[in-house]
Amino acid sequence: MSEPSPVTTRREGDVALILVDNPPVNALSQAVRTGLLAQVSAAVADPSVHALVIACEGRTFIAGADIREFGKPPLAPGLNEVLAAMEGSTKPVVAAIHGTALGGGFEVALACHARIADPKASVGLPEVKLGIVPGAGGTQRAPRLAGPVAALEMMASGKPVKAIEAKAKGLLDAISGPDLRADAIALARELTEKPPRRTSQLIIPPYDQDEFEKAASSVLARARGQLSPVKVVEAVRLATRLSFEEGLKAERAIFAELVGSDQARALRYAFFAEREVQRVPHLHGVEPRRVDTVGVIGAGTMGAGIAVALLDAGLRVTVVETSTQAVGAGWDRIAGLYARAMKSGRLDESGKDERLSRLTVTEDFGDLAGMDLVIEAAFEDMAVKKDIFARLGTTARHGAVLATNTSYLDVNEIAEASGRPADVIGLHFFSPANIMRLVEVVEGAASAKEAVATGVALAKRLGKLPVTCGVCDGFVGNRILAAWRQVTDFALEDGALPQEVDAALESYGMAMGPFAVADLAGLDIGWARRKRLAATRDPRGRYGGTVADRLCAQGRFGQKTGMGYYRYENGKRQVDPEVSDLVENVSTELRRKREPFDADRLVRRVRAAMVNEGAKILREGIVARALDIDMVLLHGYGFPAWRGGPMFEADAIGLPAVLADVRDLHQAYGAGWEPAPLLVELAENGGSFAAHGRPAA
Ligand code: 3H9
Repeated sequence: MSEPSPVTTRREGDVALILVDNPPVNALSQAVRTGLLAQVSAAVADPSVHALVIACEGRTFIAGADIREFGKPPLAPGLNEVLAAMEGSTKPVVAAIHGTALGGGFEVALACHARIADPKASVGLPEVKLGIVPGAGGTQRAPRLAGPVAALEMMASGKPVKAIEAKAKGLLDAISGPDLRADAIALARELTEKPPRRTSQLIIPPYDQDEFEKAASSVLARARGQLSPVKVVEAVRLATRLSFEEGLKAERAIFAELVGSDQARALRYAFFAEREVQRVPHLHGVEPRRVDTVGVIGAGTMGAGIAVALLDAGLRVTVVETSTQAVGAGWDRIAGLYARAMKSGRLDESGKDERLSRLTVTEDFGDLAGMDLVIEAAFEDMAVKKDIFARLGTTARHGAVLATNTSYLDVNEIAEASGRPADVIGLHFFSPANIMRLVEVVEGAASAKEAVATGVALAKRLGKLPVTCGVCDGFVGNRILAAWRQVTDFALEDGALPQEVDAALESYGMAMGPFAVADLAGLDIGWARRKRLAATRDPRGRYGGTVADRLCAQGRFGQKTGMGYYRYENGKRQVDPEVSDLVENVSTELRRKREPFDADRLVRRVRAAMVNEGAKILREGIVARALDIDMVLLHGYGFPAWRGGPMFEADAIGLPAVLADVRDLHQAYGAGWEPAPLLVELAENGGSFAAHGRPAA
């Protein structure tokens, strides 16, 4: 017996209400496309039907093509065929949108003769994030409704827009009242009086050519190696020049070229990995503890950001500081973050007041006694943290989860100090904590599974991306960062200049080069750390910190002092010849021969260092899967999503080639840079990181 179709028609008098029901997100699988084509054709052929409404069951309108079908041979009918039947209908066809109409889903709506949406709905063309362009007329129809500039911005950013804004742009015709379907049916009936308004037959509305060129240049400047935004510009430009039919043909060609590309493959991997990373195999079925109230210890930059993230998610928050003055400063810092959110229009006065009404900032450590979970965000010093956890061990209520936000310190040692290590986990937020999505949830040797699951659940509730890992120095992200940053520090001593290294890695696709990032974060923190660790450093190993030390000794702490690896004028970084001299002097002093800079070699070395460290992390069981590492790098360290992540990219390049690069590193830098045994093993046996640790299919 054949499966029932996910598309059905319900008659509402003379209107055919065509319903898509394909949970969870009504993706346009082959069955949905077939069903839509059949139901639309039947309704058009039925003389008793005067109008059609396309609507969806479940939580959302159609969220796009079924991404799982990409990269496989195309299955008929294609979406364009379905949309041509819909748009060609002589009877009005209306899209009734709730939830999110995305990608192919919004293209379905664009091919209807009118679009009405629930006020809470949003619409978007996010294909660019999957390394493709809209492939069912979106690049040609959206500019005909919204004009090329607005359409370009929407497609190049991939960000959905709220219904009200979409209506203002001309992408929607109406916003519904409480009963979307009833309003859609009424609208469809109204339209029977007029000839169908086919988007494909509209002419591009008048627009400012200079504004378009400016928007296009800005998209190209931000693309940094990613192909899909560049192709979006090309497709929209074609929409302004070609007929709809020719434009559609050109769009198909671009779509076909991109959908099979390495970048699209990497972005599809990133899409699914982002979801899989949150399903931690060994926590399957473990119930998290209930969390309504959260304590935060410390209201510095990190503590304040964490408090804001918690308040934004609707939790009650008690922040503890050590003096009346610090309590005042902490409150001001949190209120300041909200003031900024209001200034940028992300929050209104009542939203701010409601959030602050759930906040207490106090000097009284005893106020943490009733909290369900406490996050320590105090000074990064083991003695300070142990003291706090010893006090928490006796103060916090039975069953409360106790989390440290340490970036490097040993969570097991901190946990022991509490006297109740089963309750202790790490919750490593990234700065600014109210914005950055990544949270490393650190599982200590004695952490109870429920405590870890609680950390994962809390991070999800904050809208963050939790990646679960074990204890090691720097956990996943900072440990890998430390490895590849050494490569870039050594590069300075061996002939490169900061701007050359940054330019090489920015063209590789990183959001920002490492020296520009260091200037932004402040060089003094690393300096203090290097001084603290100086006594324990292996004198035989290569140091690499001399340039940074010299900059700090001159008070060049980065952007906050107007100088670091660069000089800053009006917030813009400028190459500073004094730094070039300093770098060259350091090479002379260390007796290192300066070689001409080779950008390609630097990139290969950086990637090799990341992958080698990642392989060690995997073998040590710090994370269970290579995708955990990739998600950390993508969401916390500005690694280009269109490369999938270092471990995915290593598999794609081929592990023998990456191993050769690691051997080059070893030869250049000596002890400590040996190839990781797991990398050697996989490279020699034809294995892959993706398959490592997974049961054979
Ligand atoms: C496109 O449309 C191309 C066209 O222009 C041209 C065609 C010719 N396909 O995210 P969630 C799964 S490209 C398959 O956790 P939420 C997802 O993996 C597409 N599966 O829920 C997850 O599965 P699991 C353009 C999909 O409520 C489950 O659904 N569209 C798809 O947090 C729930 O997802 C997009 O890029 C899909 N399209 O967020 C939209 N979408 O439970 C992509 C989701 O096994 N989707 N799944 O892990 C989203 O942005 C979010 O899923 C959405 C819901 C906002 C809709």
